[in-house]
Amino acid sequence: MQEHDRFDTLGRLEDLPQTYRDELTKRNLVPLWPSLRGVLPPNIPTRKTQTTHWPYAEIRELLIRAGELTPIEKAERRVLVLANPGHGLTNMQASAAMYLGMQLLLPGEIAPVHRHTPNAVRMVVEGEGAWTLVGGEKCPMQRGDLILTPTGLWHEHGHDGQDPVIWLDVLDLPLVYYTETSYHLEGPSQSVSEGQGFKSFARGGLVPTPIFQPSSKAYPMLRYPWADAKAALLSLSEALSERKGKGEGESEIESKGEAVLLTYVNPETGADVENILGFYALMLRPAETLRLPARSPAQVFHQIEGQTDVQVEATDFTLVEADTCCAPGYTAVTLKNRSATTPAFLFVADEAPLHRKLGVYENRG
Ligand code: 1HN
Repeated sequence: MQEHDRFDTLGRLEDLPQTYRDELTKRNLVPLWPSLRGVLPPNIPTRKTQTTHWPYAEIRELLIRAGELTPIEKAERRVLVLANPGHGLTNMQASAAMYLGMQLLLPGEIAPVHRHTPNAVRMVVEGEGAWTLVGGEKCPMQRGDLILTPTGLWHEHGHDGQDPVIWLDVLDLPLVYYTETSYHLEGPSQSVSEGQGFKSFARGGLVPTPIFQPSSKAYPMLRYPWADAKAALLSLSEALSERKGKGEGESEIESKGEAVLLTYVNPETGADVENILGFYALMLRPAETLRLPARSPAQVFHQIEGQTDVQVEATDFTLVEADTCCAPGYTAVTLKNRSATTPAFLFVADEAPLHRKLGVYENRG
């Protein structure tokens, strides 16, 4: 018998006499060996996260009905949570560390000020005229904008426009809740200033250099307008195609390490915008098929413009505009732009900053 074979089947709980098990239970003790393979499976972790697609058309209709059924005063935040069935619907998890929700604000409504320990971002999906006030900075909300609400900053939402406004919330709530550090405080009203972040950091590679009043902001930029992210993606795509040499006559692009992918970063440090979750803007060139490697973090994809065929192991579906999906970690994902003539644009969220900080990040190719 080989050395390792001796450990192939470990003893079960049922193999122990009931009297012994009762003795253990009475003393708050449990044997490790019946559970060892469960917590340390061979080769690949057990993931509860299931590949899940949430079509926007379905969410939208139900969210508008929530607007009729539940006044904002009875909801505080009028949100339908995009719950991964693998985690149990009531646990409000898209993945181990990510929470997703679609939030509706109607004209004239205010979602009152509070602050909390989990970090949030908003990805604006639909509508004009809403704003969010974060740490006193007024951030207009336009489609595709990414707006940060980092841990501890006061925030509230308001709406001066005519039509419903809907956005996607992405929070690290499941992780913060798991660590027993999740709580909120009700707030005083905030004094308002216009947002300066995106004006101060208007060009990549150039950052303000205060001499008299060193910046003490942990989060110097709160609003990342879609117009800027889209322009940066188109520009990067041009730069990459010039470097590669034009692929004339290519009807289908197989991208290999040439993805048109940008990370949302803190412009002063170059680090991810938040500590736990990572956020990215992705462009798929016309007809491009992008095979994302199997990496340890779970991922979320939200279609900003265009349509994308998604394949995750045996599951496939199409993301149309404003659709959202998630994929478990350690799993390759293939994205294909359905259009041969126009680029597709996606917002991506993942758990990579968390995995890197924990030292468990892996890219298995
Ligand atoms: C929250 O504060 C907001 O401020 C949205 O809009 C969703 C989900 C869980 C916990 C806090 C918001 C949230 C949330």
